[in-house]
Amino acid sequence: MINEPERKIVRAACPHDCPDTCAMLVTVEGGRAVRVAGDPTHPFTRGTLCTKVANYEQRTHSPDRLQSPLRRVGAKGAGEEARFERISWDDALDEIATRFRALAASPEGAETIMPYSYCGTMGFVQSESMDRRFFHRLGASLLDRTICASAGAAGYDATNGARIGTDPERFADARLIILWGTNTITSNVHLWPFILEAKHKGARVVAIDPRRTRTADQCDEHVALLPGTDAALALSLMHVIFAEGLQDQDYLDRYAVGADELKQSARDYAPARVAEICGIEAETIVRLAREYATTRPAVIRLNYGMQRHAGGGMAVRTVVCLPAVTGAWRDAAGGALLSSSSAFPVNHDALKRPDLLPSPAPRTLNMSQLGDALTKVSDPPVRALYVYNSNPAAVAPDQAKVLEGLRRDDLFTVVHEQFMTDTCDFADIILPATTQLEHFDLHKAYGHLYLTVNERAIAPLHESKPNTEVFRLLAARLGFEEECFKDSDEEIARQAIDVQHPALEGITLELLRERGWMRLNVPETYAPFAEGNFPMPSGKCELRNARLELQGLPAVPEFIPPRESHRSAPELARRFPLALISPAAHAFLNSSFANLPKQLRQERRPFVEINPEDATARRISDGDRVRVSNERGSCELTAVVTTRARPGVAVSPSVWWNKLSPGNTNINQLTSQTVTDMGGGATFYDALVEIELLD
Ligand SMILES: Nc1nc2c(c(=O)[nH]1)N[C@H]1C(S)=C(S)[C@@H](COP(=O)(O)OP(=O)(O)OC[C@H]3O[C@@H](n4cnc5c(=O)[nH]c(N)nc54)[C@H](O)[C@@H]3O)O[C@H]1N2
Ligand SMILES: Nc1nc2c(c(=O)[nH]1)N[C@H]1C(S)=C(S)[C@@H](COP(=O)(O)OP(=O)(O)OC[C@H]3O[C@@H](n4cnc5c(=O)[nH]c(N)nc54)[C@H](O)[C@@H]3O)O[C@H]1N2
Ligand code: SF4
Ligand SMILES: [Mo]
Repeated sequence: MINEPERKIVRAACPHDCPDTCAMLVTVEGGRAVRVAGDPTHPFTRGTLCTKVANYEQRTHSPDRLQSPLRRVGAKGAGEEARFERISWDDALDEIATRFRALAASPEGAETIMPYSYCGTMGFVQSESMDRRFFHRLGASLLDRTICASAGAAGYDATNGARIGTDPERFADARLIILWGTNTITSNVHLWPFILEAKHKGARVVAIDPRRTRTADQCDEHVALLPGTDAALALSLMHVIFAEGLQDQDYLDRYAVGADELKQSARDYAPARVAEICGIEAETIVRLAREYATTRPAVIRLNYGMQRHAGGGMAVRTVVCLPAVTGAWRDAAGGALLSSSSAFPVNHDALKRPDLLPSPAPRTLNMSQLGDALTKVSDPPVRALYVYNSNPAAVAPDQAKVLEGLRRDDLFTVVHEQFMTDTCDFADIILPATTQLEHFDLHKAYGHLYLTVNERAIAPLHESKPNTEVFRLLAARLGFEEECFKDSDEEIARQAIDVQHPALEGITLELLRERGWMRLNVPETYAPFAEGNFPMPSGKCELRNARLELQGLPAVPEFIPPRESHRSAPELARRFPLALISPAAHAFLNSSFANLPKQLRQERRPFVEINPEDATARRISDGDRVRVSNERGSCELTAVVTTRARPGVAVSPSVWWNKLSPGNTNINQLTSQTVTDMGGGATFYDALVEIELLD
């Protein structure tokens, strides 16, 4: 790297919750980051960053960064007056330590303390190390981190054993690519060049998505099914495949269990019936089934869109049965990819130190039910909340309940943040956090196969501190004497990859720091399930998984309908007839970037897309102010009347900050705390609403 006294280029990793985990080059001049760029030599980043991160130095140096610890002086969640006063780090940490010590010593115990974090940063070090050690040792309630991907993870694992799938770099050689519940150009944009290359070589690309996304625009075909009906569609594809004898019987015989039962279950899903469930044409199902079964290599890129519904786990489990049925796994460019995360061997015990937990282990709270955790009578009640790497006041479902909980005067809330988010407005103590350019980390990825180092490019700005440092300081104040509370960030990174595993052979932290990133030690023509080898007790793809029965789920795939739909809740649907989905906005990353000038200009204003048919019936015209409501709450949006939303479906790209939205609330007023069939996941896209004209 260039290293002059005044100018240097530092290797970094994009920290955000995105499958691409880009390798970045940060130009630093006079202690200031002046430019970030994608590493041109990285095979997946290929020299570009997305529109969110391309001006990351401006996020880091934003005048809106939190600068010092703050203590609340006004009411919780109150308006714009100066409600916080500056305090020193010592005062802030002393106050937190005093509160935590008192709660831990009280008869109710440390379970009254609830940590709340997600993936504001995804590095091993700043996301899941010292924080876990600290809360484990403290005996705080455990947190089930379900807000994004746990249903899909459980569903994928129920079929294939672990989140291992097709190498995204092989997509270029596929002949059929199905983008199923993923808006690639928005949320996985570095995969797109590989898809384009395949397209140039003659591949057909099909999008399966209730919304005509910018990705669907670029595909050869768009199947606009009703939300939450993917398992029915997948079973119907299998219905046709089995009925016409198009399955790869040899693959099934050798490498799968339960093929006959699956075939039996699929009999119930004739295209004519499923066409009605999904709101599509039967002919489309038959044609797609034949094409999928007879084209090689055929790959399915799923993402998390389809699993934010009551039956989300089963949806993913069912879709990923397809490549076993047709033997698509035989090709390196065939199969399926939801996440590559299990390909990375990680020493979780060393990172998080579960051995520090008291016995019996504390209770576990589900982060997708934060509203209930803070408002319902529980034993013991939650009396302190420590939020970091997350913005629950904006992103958590059933927002009215979440805000009611956060407003509690008897709740002691700490928020460690980079910006004055909606959640900060409810804090008792706010702590300023470093951004990725100001701390060290090591990243795995969930959309490719590279480990990436993030070197610290500049010193922490203002008084900000990394997550690890704050937990080290709190551990010291609470008298935690275990050596692990003294580990440096670099030591933590080394511990994370301290695993004897072929995929890590030849990979060390030193080499990583020298090169910036390294591909896992897997073959270039990585085809993990070409010859079975499913990481399952049976060693096979489990089309029948008896362990699901213990959870009260069918062992063999069946369609589990959304909780809120015309078919499953006709009474509710009469009052709230539109299915609302609120997928990832192009210029935001969840609620990150949703306060920055460039990204706000790009997204313009919070809006909801509705189909002209549904708009006319409500006398709504394009550009009108509307209220979207259901039994849980309501929010104000601008109507965009467009065929991008299919009839019966409303689409509101997310996640806007409440305080930057009209009426000071966002789309999560409408979403529910109901969790998915598997994995206890959030059901953001399973919500019926009505839309009415305002004024
Ligand atoms: N620009 C941008 N990028 C992001 C994010 C962001 O907010 N903005 N978020 C990041 C995060 S945290 C994640 S988890 C990923 C999310 O990335 P994805 O999983 O790709 O994103 P979603 O936006 O949740 O949903 C993807 C698509 O699924 C569609 N969809 C919704 N319901 C259904 C359904 O029932 N069936 C089917 N087939 N499709 C459905 C939506 O319309 C959407 O186009 O992206 C990451 N990248
Ligand atoms: N309606 C609706 N709601 C959704 C979704 C949706 O599609 N629709 N998507 C859901 C999904 S997929 C997800 S993953 C969740 C995501 O929800 P969150 O994990 O809460 O993600 P963000 O909104 O990006 O908030 C992350 C926060 O962490 C902060 N941060 C970043 N780095 C650091 C750090 O190093 N230290 C500390 N202390 N803080 C840091 C950022 O400033 C940011 O405010 O939202 C969910 N909510
Ligand atoms: S958000 Fe995703 S695409 Fe954008 S720079 Fe980060 S890793 Fe790359
Ligand atoms: Mo997510």
